[in-house]
Amino acid sequence: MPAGCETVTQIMFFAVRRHRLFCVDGKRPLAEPPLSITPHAASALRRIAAGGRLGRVSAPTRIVPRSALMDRPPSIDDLRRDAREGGLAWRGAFHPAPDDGVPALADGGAVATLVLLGFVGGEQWPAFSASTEYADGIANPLDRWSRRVVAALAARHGAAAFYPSDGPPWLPFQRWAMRAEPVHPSPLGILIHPDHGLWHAYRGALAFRERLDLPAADRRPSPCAACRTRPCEHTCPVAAITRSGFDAAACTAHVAGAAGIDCLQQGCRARRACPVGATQRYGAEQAEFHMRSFVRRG
Ligand code: B12
Ligand code: SF4
Ligand code: SF4
Repeated sequence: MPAGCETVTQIMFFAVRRHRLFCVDGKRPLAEPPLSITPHAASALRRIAAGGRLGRVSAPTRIVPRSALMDRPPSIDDLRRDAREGGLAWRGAFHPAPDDGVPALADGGAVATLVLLGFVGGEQWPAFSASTEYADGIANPLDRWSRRVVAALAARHGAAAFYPSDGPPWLPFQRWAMRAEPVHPSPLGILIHPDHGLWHAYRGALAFRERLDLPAADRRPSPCAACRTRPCEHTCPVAAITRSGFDAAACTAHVAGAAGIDCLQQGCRARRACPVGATQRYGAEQAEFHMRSFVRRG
């Protein structure tokens, strides 16, 4: 077992950061540069983990041989591919302006490109639900999984990482999302996308000091503008979706009680009433996972 790591889990949650190998907490380097992880070393680590105390170990994020580690900014295609392989969807990117609320880099430098990553529909659910975090019984599995996967992508591509769960104060992920892709405020408070409807979320952001070349912005209008019947506004059994905002207390009280079993197990009834992106609705397992964690936090 590498010096500095105490458990098998820690070995598996490593990250290559600019040619260094770290434990999951990112604080203790296991080896000094110029060490890099070769496929052979990666397979040795997997073998150690397989014989370790943990019965179940998730596949580590793909390990890149040193020759492939990037000394140049990545292309958008590189980022899309690596995000997909890590279990995340590309959620757009933009060049931040000073009033976008993007924090500075650790050395005070400005972020020139921000790339958003997340979930769309049920597509990324299998990657997360097969992970160690999903099954380990420790709090906040999705946030912990997101941090591991996004941190590995950031390390590989020389970016800093931000997370929607950083806070409070919260980072303005929804505002960033409106800059990065065609999402718009919906009556539910969450953003609506013309393809994914209300069935999407953000899991992290990669912050680059370089100005990456980005595809032309996708600027489609809000589906809510053309929605005449607006079923999301009158489907909630406790009228938690109001013109003045979302009544989180009324919602969680209902969902936590016997009458709220439908919302708890199938997902928010008002959200399900929206016709946009209906094929992207979460499956029962994913819907219940999100509702349970919302009730715990709400
Ligand atoms: C705190 C929080 C909550 C709180 C309070 C939410 C609230 N409505 O006030 C609670 C626990 C209740 C909650 C619940 C839920 N949340 Co929540 N939540 C957050 C969190 C962590 C911070 C939000 C915040 O205060 N940001 C601070 C401000 C400064 O950031 P902002 O980008 O500027 O965001 C605000 C503006 O966009 C503003 N806004 C909205 N419309 C408009 C329009 C204009 C013109 C302008 C200028 C601003 C504006 O509202 C946002 C505040 O919520 C975010 C993650 C994040 N970091 O953003 C998730 C987040 C907003 N939540 C999310 C989700 C999915 C939910 C739930 C559906 C949970 C579930 N079951 O899956 C529920 C339902 C909430 C609802 N119907 O509104 C997603 C939304 C994804 C999306 N499609 O937009 C986020 C982005 C998390 C994620 N990982 O993706 N949430
Ligand atoms: S039901 Fe209509 S108004 Fe409500 S979120 Fe969907 S498109 Fe928008
Ligand atoms: S989860 Fe249920 S109670 Fe909460 S807003 Fe949606 S429909 Fe209303």
